[in-house]
Amino acid sequence: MNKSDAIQAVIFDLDGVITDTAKYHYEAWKQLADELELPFDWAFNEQLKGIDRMASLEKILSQRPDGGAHVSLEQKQIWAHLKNINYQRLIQSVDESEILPGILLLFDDLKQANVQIGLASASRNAKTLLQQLKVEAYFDVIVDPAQLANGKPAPDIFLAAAAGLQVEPKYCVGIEDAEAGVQAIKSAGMFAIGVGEHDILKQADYIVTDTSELSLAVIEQHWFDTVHKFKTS
Ligand code: B16
Ligand code: MG
Repeated sequence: MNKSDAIQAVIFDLDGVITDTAKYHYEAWKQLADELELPFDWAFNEQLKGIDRMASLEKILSQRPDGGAHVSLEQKQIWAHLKNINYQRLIQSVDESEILPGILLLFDDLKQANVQIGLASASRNAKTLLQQLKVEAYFDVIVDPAQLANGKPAPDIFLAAAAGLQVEPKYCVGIEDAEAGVQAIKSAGMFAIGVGEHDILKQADYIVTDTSELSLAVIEQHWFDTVHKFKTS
């Protein structure tokens, strides 16, 4: 492979890619939705993946008869805080045993190949989780979502990671489990890998059903095929 075709950075989502915290987000929102007597199930939760806390709350409140229009900002902040208390209680015991299959090997292979590693998670609990999983040291950049104007599906978080790594977006690969996240990677001009269901992640350049199918060799092969196809078409 020509050096100019080589991947220079891989930028990871956290929830649903490095660890399966999507189930804890679900439980924490479910507790709040039950208290507010609003419907909430796994299908609804799918829409919240990759979406920040306040935007997620607003989607849940949109099911009220008033569509959430009469809820004050102060009340929303209280409910968002309550969800976060539920969530932080649920993730308290997360440790390295909850790293998804294949991820540690992929981190090691990327380090070995001098490919930089970034984190583009919408979660304000991301750093705590990386510490609990004992993987924080692998990351060359961790974007703070609180500093960004626009959340996923806007490209901001992936562009901020690339800028922090000083790598052009076209040499970056993004890995996501959420539809909004795949959209963000594509809008950033990066190669997108989706982890999950084809129907949901169809905008991705390459899709795996779970993280055990991810390896540097497989990613490089699909990256090269896509770059090569683009160059020869
Ligand atoms: P927090 P990701 C996202 O993380 C989750 O997918 C999403 O469900 C959650 O609402 C969001 O983080 C904010 O999380 O409330 O902890 O700040 O998938 O971008 O790693
Ligand atoms: Mg995710």
